[in-house]
Amino acid sequence: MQRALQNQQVAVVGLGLTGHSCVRFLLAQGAKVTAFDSRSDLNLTLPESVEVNLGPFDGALLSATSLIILSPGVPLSEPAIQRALAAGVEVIGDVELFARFNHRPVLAVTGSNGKSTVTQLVTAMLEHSGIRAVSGGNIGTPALDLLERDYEVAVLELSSFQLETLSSLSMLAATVLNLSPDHLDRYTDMEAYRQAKLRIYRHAGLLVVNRDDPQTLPDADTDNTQPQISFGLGESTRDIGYQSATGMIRYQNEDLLEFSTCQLVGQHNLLNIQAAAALAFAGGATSQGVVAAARAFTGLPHRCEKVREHKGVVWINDSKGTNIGATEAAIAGLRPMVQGQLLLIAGGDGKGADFSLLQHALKSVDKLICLGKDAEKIAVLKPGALRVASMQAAVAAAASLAGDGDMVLLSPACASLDMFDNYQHRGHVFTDAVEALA
Ligand code: UMA
Ligand code: ADP
Repeated sequence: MQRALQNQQVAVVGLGLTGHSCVRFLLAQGAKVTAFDSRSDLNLTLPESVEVNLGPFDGALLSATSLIILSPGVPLSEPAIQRALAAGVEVIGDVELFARFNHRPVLAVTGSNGKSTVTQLVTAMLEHSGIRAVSGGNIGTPALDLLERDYEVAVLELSSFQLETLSSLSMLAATVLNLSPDHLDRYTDMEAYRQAKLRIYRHAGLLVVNRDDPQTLPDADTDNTQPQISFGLGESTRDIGYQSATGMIRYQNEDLLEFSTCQLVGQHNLLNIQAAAALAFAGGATSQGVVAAARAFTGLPHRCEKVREHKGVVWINDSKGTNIGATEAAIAGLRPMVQGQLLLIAGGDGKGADFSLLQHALKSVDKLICLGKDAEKIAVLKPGALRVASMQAAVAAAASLAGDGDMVLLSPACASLDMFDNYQHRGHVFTDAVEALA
């Protein structure tokens, strides 16, 4: 591939984090790069040798290249890309390009929720076992940027978008953690989204599946006949599971770790730790390393993160709760820790979700405050729900309603892009508003 890229005309489509990493990598390989972004107002600082095309994608130009590297945010269904495909141009993603140059072991994680948590945990478990591990992919560091790093195992978080354009990545083990509706503005239906996720099992040496979520199992009529290990909320003598009587996570019929000694809470994290352990073992981790990392892990920012306690009210930032499944998990995980009322701040861009699926979880919520583009779709699910115009107004409303022993949870069940730059920005605006209460 290395020689094959030299002097080849390659198009990079989408000039965000991924596109920039592709441009850097391709130039280093001696390719001739043409870059495309459909936004015409981008301020770019790309090397002069890169020809840049901003505005609506030029199908004729794209069809004249020999290879297109497509960013995950640009759908394959984009007409200019379809035209290039019809003209015989190869279209791949950045992770496929990574696969063609990477020669070191890979563990891979997908699922609707918990990907970043598990990716980070697996990396920590390997490191605690004395293995040099790096993480990348959808978690934030583009996969190609890992190639220049010194690692023994790469742990990749892969989104359904990235999996659509990935075909040849060999993995020691891969997991689909769970499946719940997401990105239904991009997929025709849930099954199309699931099929994109299941692509992760191709070329994986071991499939780590969720036995409580049959949608994570490969279809019977596929050729995914690799060995499997399952995780779940109940016990398993063969695989990995939880013994409620003792509070033990058990791996292949032996005690591994008492869940209450971990700082992560909630059933979803009980599953995340099991999945991470199964992957880490496949990557060569030791039991001691797995246990030490699981106990030390405090969770990632913007995921059920405690902001502060003020006047007896606990404020939690779960801005990364960007779909219904994540918000359900946050409510289920946190409700048992609340003595008083649970107040939920939700709303944003629902990405085509059917919010009636959230109704059941909202029964565990005492007060609902909604904001953003799809605020109304959520507010109608709970009598007395408030509608507000900004995050500051949401925090002010919650502060006026909450008292001693209550918890206020920001878990939007929606993407942030209607009001914020990204979920981190939304989380920071929330945190700033909460800090300002003092
Ligand atoms: N663009 C176009 N035309 C389009 C769509 C986008 O030109 O039709 C351009 C935009 O103008 C922008 C660029 O593409 O300039 C953005 O590219 P991108 O959307 O592929 O995003 P990146 O900045 O490359 O970031 C991507 C992932 N984003 C998406 O998949 C949307 C990041 O995941 C990931 O961290 C990064 O690659 C590194 O691998 C973020 C994400 O939201 C966290 N992921 C989704 C999720 O987790 O739900 C899948
Ligand atoms: P992802 O990378 O898939 O978005 P994260 O680890 O960033 O997942 O977690 C995002 C949110 O999803 C968390 O704040 C939490 O509310 C929820 N979550 C985490 N793990 C799970 C899980 N296993 N099942 C359901 N929801 C989860």
